Amino acid sequence: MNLKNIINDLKELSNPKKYHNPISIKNVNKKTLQKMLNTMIIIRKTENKLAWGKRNNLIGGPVHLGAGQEAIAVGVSQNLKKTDHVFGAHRSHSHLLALNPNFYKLFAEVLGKKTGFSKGMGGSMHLFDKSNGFYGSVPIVAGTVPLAVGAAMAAKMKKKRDIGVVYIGDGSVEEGVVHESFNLAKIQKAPILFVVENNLFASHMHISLRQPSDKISRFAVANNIPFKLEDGNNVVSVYKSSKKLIDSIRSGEGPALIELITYRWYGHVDWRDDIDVGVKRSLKDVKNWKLRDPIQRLSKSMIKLDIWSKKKEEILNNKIDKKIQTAWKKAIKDPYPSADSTLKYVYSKK
Ligand SMILES: Cc1ncc(C[n+]2csc(CCOP(=O)(O)OP(=O)(O)O)c2C)c(N)n1
Ligand SMILES: [Mg+2]
Repeated sequence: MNLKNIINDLKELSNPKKYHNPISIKNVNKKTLQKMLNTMIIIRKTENKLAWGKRNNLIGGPVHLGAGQEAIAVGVSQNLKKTDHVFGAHRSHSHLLALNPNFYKLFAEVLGKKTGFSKGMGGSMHLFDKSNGFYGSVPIVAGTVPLAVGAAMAAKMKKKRDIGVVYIGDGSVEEGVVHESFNLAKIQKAPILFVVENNLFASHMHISLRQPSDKISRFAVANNIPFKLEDGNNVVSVYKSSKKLIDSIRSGEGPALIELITYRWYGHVDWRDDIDVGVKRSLKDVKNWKLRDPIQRLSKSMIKLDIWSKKKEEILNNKIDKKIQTAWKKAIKDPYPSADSTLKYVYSKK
């Protein structure tokens, strides 16, 4: 990668040839590790199934896939409660599935079926699951950031220990509202965690063509917001660092930010992995980033400590594959919403 135009503040974290080794899983209990592995595998397989559906023209709208980035939502969500308010954007399947791994409802939504998360009226980019704390994703980059600050402020005014969480990309800081939201959150001590998924790309453009530094947490420094910078493909680092920040937010310390370095395995939108080639992304980079696979790194560490095995993983993979097949077939057969229901959900009735 040519980083001539930019300060490479991320150093090794942005180098796809680094961080291929198994991760340290010290001081994390076996149950939590297995749960995180299981959820990451579910998310990966769901994304791959959606890629297959798109490739075979079975899905109507655009689908932004997050395969490769699973460790972020999974590590953060381990520390969340159903009463927290979580917001996403255009690439949010993992954000929702990490709170509620119901891939059947996601398939139904993406296929436009009445049984989907948003009654089939939202598609891949308008997901909603209030009972599990997911207050919505929208395609407008940074659109949910002020909403999340508002939700966090509401929790504070109600004197609850709930927090707001918003997932943003490296591209989102090119929107002014993000900076207004950082500033307001800090001044008001809003209980919110900003989770930056820095995958080095916004649509088809590498960060070096868009910003003077590749480190997004510089904006936390600018707003005096505490932050952590981590390898986003290490689920244990994500889990532990977000826990510390979330504990401090819940105890009334105000906002925090976590920046997680990752990479998406597919191109910006839909199923191809070579769609960004010719801009800055090369298939060689993609190949190297796949060696920083968050699932394999956790699984290898668990096998090393004898709390997991290749055989167990094979059984788990087969089990999830079968469930995904069944869920897809069911969602395909589900009905579409009726035409007369289209206006029914435009305004919320309290
Ligand atoms: C306000 C706005 N501007 C532009 C777009 C077009 N757009 C969709 S996704 C995207 C890139 C977002 O990049 P990033 O925030 O890094 O998220 P990633 O796609 O990498 O997950 C852009 C520019 C949009 N949806 N909304
Ligand atoms: Mg990005």
